[in-house]
This record gives sequence, C-alpha cells and structure tokens, in this order.
Amino acid sequence: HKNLSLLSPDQIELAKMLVAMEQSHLFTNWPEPGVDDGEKKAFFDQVTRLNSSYPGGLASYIKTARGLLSDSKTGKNPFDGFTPSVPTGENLSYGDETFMKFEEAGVKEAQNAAFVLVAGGLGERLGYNGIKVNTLCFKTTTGACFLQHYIENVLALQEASCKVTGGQSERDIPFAIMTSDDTHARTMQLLESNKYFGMKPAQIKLLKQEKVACLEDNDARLALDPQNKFRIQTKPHGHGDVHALLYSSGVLEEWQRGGVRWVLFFQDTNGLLFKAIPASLGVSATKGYHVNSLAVPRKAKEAIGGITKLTHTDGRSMVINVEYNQLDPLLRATGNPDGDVNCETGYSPFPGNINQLIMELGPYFEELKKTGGAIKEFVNPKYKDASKTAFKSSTRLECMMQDYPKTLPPSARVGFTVMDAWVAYAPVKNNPEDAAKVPKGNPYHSATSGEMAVYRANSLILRRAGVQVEDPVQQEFNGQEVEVWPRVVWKPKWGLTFADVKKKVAGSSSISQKSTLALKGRNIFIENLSLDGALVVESGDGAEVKVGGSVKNKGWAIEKVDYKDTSVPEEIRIRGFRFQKTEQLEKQYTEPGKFELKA
Ligand code: UGB
Repeated sequence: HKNLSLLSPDQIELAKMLVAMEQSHLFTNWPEPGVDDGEKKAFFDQVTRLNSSYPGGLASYIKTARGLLSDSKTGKNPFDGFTPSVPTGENLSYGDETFMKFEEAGVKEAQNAAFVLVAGGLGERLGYNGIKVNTLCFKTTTGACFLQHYIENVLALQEASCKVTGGQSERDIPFAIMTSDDTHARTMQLLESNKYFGMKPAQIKLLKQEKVACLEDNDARLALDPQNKFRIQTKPHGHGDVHALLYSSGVLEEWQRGGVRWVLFFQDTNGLLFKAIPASLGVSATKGYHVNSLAVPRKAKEAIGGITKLTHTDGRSMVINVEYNQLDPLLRATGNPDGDVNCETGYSPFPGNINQLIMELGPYFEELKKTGGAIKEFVNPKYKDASKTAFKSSTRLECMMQDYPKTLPPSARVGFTVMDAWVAYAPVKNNPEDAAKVPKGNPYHSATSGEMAVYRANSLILRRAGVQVEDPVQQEFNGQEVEVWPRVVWKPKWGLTFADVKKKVAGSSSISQKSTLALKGRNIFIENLSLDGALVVESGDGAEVKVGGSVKNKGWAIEKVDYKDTSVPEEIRIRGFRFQKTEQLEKQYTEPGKFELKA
C-alpha cells in the first residue's frame, strides 16, 4: 500500500489482481517509498507486459496453471478416456503421377498463400551459439543459410505461381517470422545485412513472442527472478504462441483482406521441407482441408510427435499430434504393453509430425476470433521427490502450435499428408554428442545428417529424372555414420518442383560419388554431362545455359573435423566435415542470351 502512489491507475488494478490471486509475496518485502522506486515501476511495467501478451491476462494464466499443476500432482492422465489408433491420411510418393498432380495444384494455389516461420527457439538441444536460421543447410556448398534458402523458395514459388496462373502482376507472398528475445535482434540483423535475401522488406513481418511467468510451487505462486527481486522470472511459452501473435498483431486480418487463403507454418531448420510444400498445399486445396499436417514415417521413439487418432469413450474423436514423450505411456496404458515400437514396416505405425501445418485462413481466422489464439497448454514440472510437493526449479506453462486442432469442433476438416522422409524432413536439432547416441537406424537430426540429407535428396531426385548418379559411400563424422552422396545443390528457382527438374535434364548424364554440382541460376539445362569432380554454374535470369560434355577434375574432397576441435569455427565443427576445394570448373553467365558450356 505504501508504494501505490508510484503506480498508474492501470497498474494499481494489476496490483489488486495479483493480491486477489494470492501473489502478494511478489512485493511484501519491498522497501519504503523513495528506495528503489525505479525498479518497482519497472516491475509493474513487466507485469503489464506479461498481462497483455497472454490471452485472458495474468489472472487467467495463474488459474490455468493451478489446474494443470494440480492435475500433474495427482498424476491425471491428459488422455483419460481416449484410445489411440492409427489414422488414415494422404500418402504421397515423391515424383509419381499423383504427387505431380498435387504439386501442380499446389503451385497454382501458392499465390494465395502466406508463410510463417517459427524461429523463437534457442536450440538448446543443438547447443549452437548463433541463431539456427543463420546456420547450416548446405552452406558449405552454396553459402546459403536456412533463412536464405527459405526466402528463395518462397520467392521461387511466388514467381512460378504467377506464371502458371497467367497473372499479370506477381502477388507478393507474405512471410512472417516469429522471433523471441533470444533470436529477434539477430534475425533482424541477418535480414538487414543481406538485403532481406532478395525479398521486399515490406513482405516480411517479424512478430516477437514474449516469455511467460515462471511458477515456483503447486499453488502457482509466480517466481521472482533469482538475479533481481524486482522482476518475475520468465521462460519461453513454446511455439504455440504463434497463433495468438498472428491474431493479436492484426496480421491475420490484414492477410484476409489481401486475399490470402492458406497459411503455412514451418520450423527453423529443415533444408528439405520446400520439396514437400507444393504437393502438400495441393492436397489441402484439393481435399479442402481446414488443417493439414505434414508427416513422415516415424521410427519408434524418434523425438518427433506421432499423428494419432484419439477416440473418447463418449464417442468424440480427433486426429492430433501426440508428443514423443507421451506416445509411449499412452500406448502402454491402453492395452499395448510394448508401447511405442516399430511394426513390420520397420517404422512406428503412427506417422511422425514434422510440424509443417497448412491452415485454410477463413476457418482459422474465425476460430481465432473466438479463442484469441489461445492453445491448450501443458506443464512439465521437475519435482524434488515423489511427494510432488516441491519443484527442483521453477516451471511454466507451455504450448505447441500443432495443438491448435484440439479446440476445433468435430465438423472441422482436419487431415494429414505423409511424405517420404528423404524428401521432406531433415531437421538440425541435436548436438554431435547426443546425435552419436541416437539408436542405430534412427535419424540423427544433427548438423551432419541435416546437410547430408539434402545431397541425398537432390541426388535421388536427379536419378528419378534420368541422371545416372553413383551410389553413396558410408562415412562417419562426429560419431555418426551417414550416406555420402554426390554433393548436388541447386537454387529453388532451378528446380522448385519435380516437373521443373525433369524439364532441365535431358540426354544421358552421369555424376560420380566424389562430385559436387552447384546450379545457381534459373535456366541451366543439363544435357549429356559426365561429371567427375566439381562443377559450379551460375547464371543471371536472362541467360539460358546448356551444360554438357565431360568434366573431370580433382574436385572438393570431404575433410573430417572433430566437434571438439575449437580451432575450427563452430558451425563447421558441429557438422563434422568441411570441403577441401582443390579444383573445380566454375562458370558465370551474367548477361542475357543463350550459352553452351561444353566441357
Ligand atoms: N520455437 C519457437 O518459435 N518458440 C518457442 O518458444 C519454442 C520453439 P524445437 P520441439 O518436427 O522435429 C517439435 O525445439 O518443440 C520454434 C514438435 O513439437 O525444434 O522439441 C523453434 O525455433 C514435435 O512434435 O522442437 O518438437 C523451432 O523452429 C516434432 O514435430 C520450432 O519451434 C518436432 O518439432 C520447434 O522447436 C519436429
């Protein structure tokens, strides 16, 4: 009471709310007015922010936390009454007729799309010091980081969509990025210092998610920051924040007014994803899905959620992601004593969620008008002992973006699309040490596997397009055994879809395993090329280049690097290899015109 005169009327209301919610411990020991007044005001500025950034405000947060903490203490099963079963979805096989039909439909629809990248996570599992979108992908061959790769894909899709629909002027596909305090400034800086990788600055929107208040006990008493008694401790709330942010920022409304029909969500480190985007968007459009989740075959116990059909004893049912740590106990509790195990296919029967979601904007926006974008949350306290009365460290509520369908009515059209993993999913999540401990046969999800998967996919796609690509060799990097294929990379505008790749490859061409092929231009045509070494071709948009003949040189050898060798830059070390660029044929065609490179 003594300090009330420091506060604005709104803040006094917040103080009253905190007292009513039994949070007076936050300020009971505050000194007399005149001492630390600036800090006290800063405390209430923080409370104001925490209150306004959470749908329903802090009171609602505390109330939900009490409920969830009580459920956690009593061991209440969040799936009580539900039986899991394997759902049916659309299964696509890369490059076949059905796939290509969906790809074509997807490219057409892309002009009505908007993309949302969730990139607020710090990547604790990866243990990398930079932001994840500024690393890896196949940076070793082309110099492109994930963010550049994503933006170039969106731009290529924009252009292709305009072309196939005979559009007079190209519609800019909006691109939103969710950042957090951990990633915001560095993401902005990466974009600014690279001229937004060719995208118009107005096309990109950064939306920063706020952290949420930590909870120190089962009564949901908010925790003070151990470093500063005038601040509430905060932690990330999870990628589920993206829905509330899109809604509260007015972005969704703006998109709807601008004619956007599809909103595509994706994660920060998947170099393959855009090979699957056109076809999965085609599935959404053709099947009329309100929500479409992209999935891949999943190895049992792999750290990706399982898409599951949950049927309640009261008759309700939904198709939803069951997170990897919950799937095994759920199966065991419902008559499957072996839990999460592979079936005769060598994979779990539950398709793996890769958190690539496609929403139809109309129904999505209508739903968010009701919920404000609030997503069903969960809490995961680490208890000191079995009595579950005290926590080892403070906890907080969390939410996941793929839980959005949990609040939808049964009439909502929720589907999923299963795609070959080799072409859709190669995330970079695990540090080398943890990746090396992944059970044999399960994907490493590391920097090593993430980059090698891109070379593998591109090699396999070229094979399907008729190029003879030599078999890979097995090699170990940072304790992980991977297939090393020829290092084939191309710019998205060269081969956005399988149909595009097929158009650019003719005659009889071959690529040896030790080769590197980088195609950095739109109209580069491979015809009767025999490559045994390194070949880099770059061309301007007006140039048309035919590449053939025999290229043989020492090429780019792969040199192993140990992740513990701190003399090597971190982003190289965590991959476990780098290229020794000994010899290559490198050609640039910047002027418009027709050219032939006959080696
Ligand atoms: N992210 C945010 O933007 N904000 C946050 O507060 C947290 C994360 P992780 P996770 O596809 O491999 C998810 O940490 O959460 C961003 C699915 O839940 O990489 O362990 C972050 O920047 C799981 O079902 O993954 O697991 C990143 O882009 C499975 O699908 C994204 O959210 C798994 O991903 C994911 O964060 C997967």
